[in-house]
This record gives sequence, structure tokens and C-alpha cells, in this order.
Amino acid sequence: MTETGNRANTTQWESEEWYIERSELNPGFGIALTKDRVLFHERSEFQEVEIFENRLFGNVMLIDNLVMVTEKDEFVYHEMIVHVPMCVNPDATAALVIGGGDGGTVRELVKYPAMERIDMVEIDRMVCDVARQYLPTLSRALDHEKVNLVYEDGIQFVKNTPDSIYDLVIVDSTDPVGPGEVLFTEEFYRDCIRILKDDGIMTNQSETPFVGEDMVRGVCRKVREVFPFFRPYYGVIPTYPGALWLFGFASKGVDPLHDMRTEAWNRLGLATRYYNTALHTACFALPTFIQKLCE
Ligand code: AG3
Repeated sequence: MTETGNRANTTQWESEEWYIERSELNPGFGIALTKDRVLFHERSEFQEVEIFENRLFGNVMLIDNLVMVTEKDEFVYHEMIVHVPMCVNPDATAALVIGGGDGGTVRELVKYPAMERIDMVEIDRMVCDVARQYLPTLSRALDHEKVNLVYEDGIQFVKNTPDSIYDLVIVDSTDPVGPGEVLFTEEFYRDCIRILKDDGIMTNQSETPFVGEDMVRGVCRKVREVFPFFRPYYGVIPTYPGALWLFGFASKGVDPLHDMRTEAWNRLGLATRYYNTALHTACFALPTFIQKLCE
């Protein structure tokens, strides 16, 4: 780049409006996207919800000023939180999704022919309504016949759920601050394990080691406290701080590497863009510092 070229770019950058995700818990770092056009911005009963357009990542949803999804890279998150456990049990018939109001997680779940019933519990109706309007490629599955969507507090929902009825529980939450904080407690995980069948699996979003070291340590410790089997895995999501994002795989003993059903999953011929069965094995191979953090 010539000197003039650099200068021209600098001027353009300065004159544009930028959204920067800053972490109050971890000051000194941020990720930035140009806010090309604000499409929606309101406060619900629970949180602040905003949608803006970015020329590279498409429509971006913020909750309490943190990036939840962008149209361009949401597939990584949703495929990883769903297909990793589903490859272990492609015949799962009953799933529960806590949070996930944008619809990305249920969009992946309805791809499975054996899946009969997906209960989805989102506390904030505004998230679903806004996703229906501005994130149609995610939200279209919210109205699928297999999806039973309720607007309720996830904590209360699991408390009132009978034992051993789900093959899969997916905790598709925000960060452990604000309304999502309760979804990172041992008390909540105790209900999750109780409502899972013996070969049931829970996956949850588990934050990022570079920017949220303490959050990662906390979630791993608490899930381990409750579930006999726990293994973290990762995906690469450029618009989340740190990009390397962790998920947790928790069960009463089912092991994602030992018990994965590679052939059965491949036979389904599902269309995915990030997940495949080679990556399934690879995503559990964690860098040493992350292994230590999750011990
Ligand atoms: N769930 C939010 C993941 C956490 C993002 N954190 C952050 N940007 N600081 C995503 C919801 C997708 N269905």
C-alpha cells in the first residue's frame, strides 16, 4: 500500500461510524464493524436489542451491545452447537433449546428426519420478532411444525420439566451477564442433567479463553461439578471477541469421540458449511493453555 493509499483509507475510516464491542470485564480489547445502517434499536423488558447492517457481515444483532449473530458467520456457531452432539445421536427425537431466539439453532435441528419435537424456550419475545424481520435465514425455522416455541424463563421451564425426557439440551445463551447469567449456574445444570435421558447430551456456549478467561474457567468448573462427563470444543467465529469460541459437551457418560456415529451421520447427507465428521474429531483437540484453563 502506498503512503497516499494508507492516508486515504485512514480518512475514510475516521469518517465512518463504527460499532466496537468492548468487554467491561476485559478492558483493552475490542472488535469493530462499520455500522452502515441501523435497522432496529429498542429496549425490551429484559435487554437492549439492536440490528445494524454491515457491508461485509450482513445484518448484525446486538444484545446489550454485544454481538450475538451476524448473517455471514452465524453458521459456525449454530452448526457446532447442534451437529457435534447430533453426530453422537443422529436418532435423537426430543430436544430442548434454551435461548437461541434468533432461530439459528432450531434451523439446524429441524434438518434431522428423526427429530420429532424441539421445545424452545426464549425469555425475550422481542429477539424472535426482530429476527423474524431482519434475520430471515436464521428465523425461518422458528415456525417449523417440529418447533414448540415458548416465551418463558428457561430456569423456570427446566424446573417444571419431568425427569429423563430429552435426548439433547442446548444452552444457546448470551454471556454470563444480565438475563443470561442464571444459565451458567450449577443449579441450572442440575435441572439439565435431570431432564436428560441416560444417553442424553447437553451442549452450551462457553465463551472464549483470550478475552474471557475467568468466564471459561467458571463455566467449565460448574458443568464438571454436575456432569460426570465434560469436554470442551471449539469453533472459529470472527465476529466474537477472540474468534476462537468454546462450546461444552456434557453427558452422563457418552463420549463425543468414542461414541460418534460417523457413517450414520454422513448417510443423512445434511447440508453444512462448517461442520463435518473430520472436524468433529479435530474440534476437541484443544491448545494446551485452553486444556489447562478447562481442567
Ligand atoms: N449467543 C451468544 C454468544 C456469546 C457472544 N458473546 C459476545 N459477543 N461477547 C449467540 C446466540 C446465537 N444463537
